[in-house]
Amino acid sequence: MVDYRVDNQFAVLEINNPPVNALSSDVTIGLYDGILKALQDDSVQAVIIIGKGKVFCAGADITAFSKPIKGLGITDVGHAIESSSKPVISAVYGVALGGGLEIALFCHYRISDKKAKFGFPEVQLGLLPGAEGTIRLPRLTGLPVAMEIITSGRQLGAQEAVKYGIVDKIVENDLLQEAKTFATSIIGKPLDSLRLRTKKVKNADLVDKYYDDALKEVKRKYKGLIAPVSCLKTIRGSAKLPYDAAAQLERSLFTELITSSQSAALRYSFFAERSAAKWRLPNGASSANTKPGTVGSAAVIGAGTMGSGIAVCLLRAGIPVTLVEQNEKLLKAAQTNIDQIFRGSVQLGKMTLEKRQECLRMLQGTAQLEKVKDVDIVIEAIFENLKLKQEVFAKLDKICKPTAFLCSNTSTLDIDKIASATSRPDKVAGTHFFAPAHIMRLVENVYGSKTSPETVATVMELGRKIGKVSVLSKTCDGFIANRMNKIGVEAVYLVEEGASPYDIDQIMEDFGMSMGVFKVLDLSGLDVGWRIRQEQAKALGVNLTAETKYLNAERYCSLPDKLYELGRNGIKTGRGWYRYDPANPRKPIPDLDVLDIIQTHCQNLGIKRREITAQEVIERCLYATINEGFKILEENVAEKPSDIDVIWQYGFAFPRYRGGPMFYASQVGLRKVFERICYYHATFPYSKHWLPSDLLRKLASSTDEIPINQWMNNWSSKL
Ligand code: 3H9
Repeated sequence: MVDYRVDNQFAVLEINNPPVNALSSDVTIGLYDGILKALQDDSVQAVIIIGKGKVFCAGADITAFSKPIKGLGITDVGHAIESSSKPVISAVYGVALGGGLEIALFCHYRISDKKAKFGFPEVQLGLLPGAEGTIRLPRLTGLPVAMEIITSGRQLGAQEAVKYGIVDKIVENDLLQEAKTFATSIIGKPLDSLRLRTKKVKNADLVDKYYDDALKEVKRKYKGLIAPVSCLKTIRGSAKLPYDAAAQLERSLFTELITSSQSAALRYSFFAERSAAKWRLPNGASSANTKPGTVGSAAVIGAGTMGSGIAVCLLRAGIPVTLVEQNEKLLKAAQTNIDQIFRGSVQLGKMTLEKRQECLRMLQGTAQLEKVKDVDIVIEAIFENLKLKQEVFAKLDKICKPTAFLCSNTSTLDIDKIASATSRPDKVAGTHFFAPAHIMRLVENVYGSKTSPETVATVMELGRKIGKVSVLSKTCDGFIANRMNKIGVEAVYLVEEGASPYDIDQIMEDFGMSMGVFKVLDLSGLDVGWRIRQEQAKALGVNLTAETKYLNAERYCSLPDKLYELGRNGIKTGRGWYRYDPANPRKPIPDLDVLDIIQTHCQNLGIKRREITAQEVIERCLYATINEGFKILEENVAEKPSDIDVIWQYGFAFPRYRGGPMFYASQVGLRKVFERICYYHATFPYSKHWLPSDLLRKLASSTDEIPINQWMNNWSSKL
């Protein structure tokens, strides 16, 4: 785990723990023993710590956090390094993160190559840098900078690290050779002033002011998260307390955090995201045994908001795009829209001017579908109508080269039905982007019964290439995301039963959702749902009225239709569930008129309103969703619960510190969730989504709570 060798007057300690040189107990033991050996060897004048492979060290081994701690800790190694009478130099390339940076800070010197990155990402795992990082960084950078770096978890480039004294020198050539040259220049120099423990924290007397300012910022930016606040407390300790007392405070807050449900959820989320890329189909094909096809060029059919956003994603990743619209006018509007997005990126410093020009050069607009004949992949993003899509796919099948992949951005329609319009159903898949496509990081890739493993591998890899988090779903009505989302349905029923839409939004926002459901409905427009409901009713031969209480043997609430019919179409009309001041159209204002409309609706239908608690709101909105999640698992629509949770985090802004609805269910306890679902099923027999899932029933019947990584027989997560 740590290779030790002596090379002339240098002891080289090479961390060798692929893939990221995490500090497992074998690594800490190896480092500790290496330092002792080097001290005992009279031929050694200096010690160099370096990483093997692509990185220096990505920090503590996250997989070990849920197991009992054994062996030496990072601080034990750190103290041995710091107190060494021979200079210790860390040589960093790739990353020095978390515990990796803490090890580097224990060293007397740090050099790096120019691409190296440094940071304390612990907050993103619900933790704080617990190996004296919060006490040592302020001694180097000063309090405000340390507060910002540690609470944000952001990574610093080598230049910035030099600016703050984290790195002593950036080197150009072979890192180990440069480390030896550097070591030669410092051998014999006194080490005392280089031991951070001996340094004073600059402006320690101002710490309360820095703390108050940073706390305000942290509460605003990281609402609901406890780790950033704990980080600030220990950094304050670094200025107020003697070194060892500050270290003790850091240790005790670290222990609190590591046992918190937030950290458990965030660590789960870290692995869930990585695990989503590792897919497996029921026939055994998987990401491990399937090669993706080449995607060197793409076409996007339909240049509306979605199509334009998808084109932006492809262009940014260097994939030339042929954008197809019905006529020149619509094309021109789309091209202007796309350029606006690029200009915005340039203004924000996220894109260079040259890159914008390069992207625009790679974009070709056309009104002729034939122009897509040579592309490797087509993504259709036209109106959500099966017949229309089938017509387009039949044409594409004739025009495109036989090897081309044909994908649809549908958010609900059956991929098998779309594929049936072609002679190549094996090459047809869904690539469901979320709006706005150029911003939202999720792509829900969908396979049908005939989609080939190569096609799945290709869309999954394309998602990665364009910087998205890709999750795989089997085709079904609504796929994982839209099929599972019962929050809107239950929220409307709750309003009909007695809750105010404004209270519901507040309760869900307090839970951690970034935006309440009624605000979301106003944002996307009430016409969307109205149109879908009208289509459903038409297909059933039913005429919807204000009195409609059931549709297709399901409970129906006509309130949203009423609002739409009154011209309350959300933000676009200045009124929806909320009202909007034209001077500040993004700020929803509760509206008494809406409460009157609700009241009248209930009176007309003879509905007796009642008090509804926050607990009921959470249960009704989330447990209905969770129940559907279990049905999605039992039908193999999702391969594993963590895939569902990734979709919720990236598609619906579910708070990462709660893991996702499935992880949340595991924390509440499956028996309790199941009992409540059964209760709501008995209370609301006309809402099919309360029919309890068989898988949930089976898991909940176990006498012991079954951990989430054992819900599915064929899946076990790292946690
Ligand atoms: C800490 O240090 C606490 C201390 O302050 C105090 C303790 C007392 N451990 O992301 P990738 C795995 S907390 C175990 O796909 P990339 C990862 O799961 C730690 N495993 O690659 C994946 O496995 P698989 C603070 C880890 O090139 C594989 O490595 N540090 C760890 O896109 C490749 O990862 C962090 O939070 C780990 N620490 O990005 C750093 N890190 O192949 C977390 C990664 O089986 N890590 N793995 O799916 C990262 O940010 C990125 O992984 C990194 C590489 C930038 C390093």
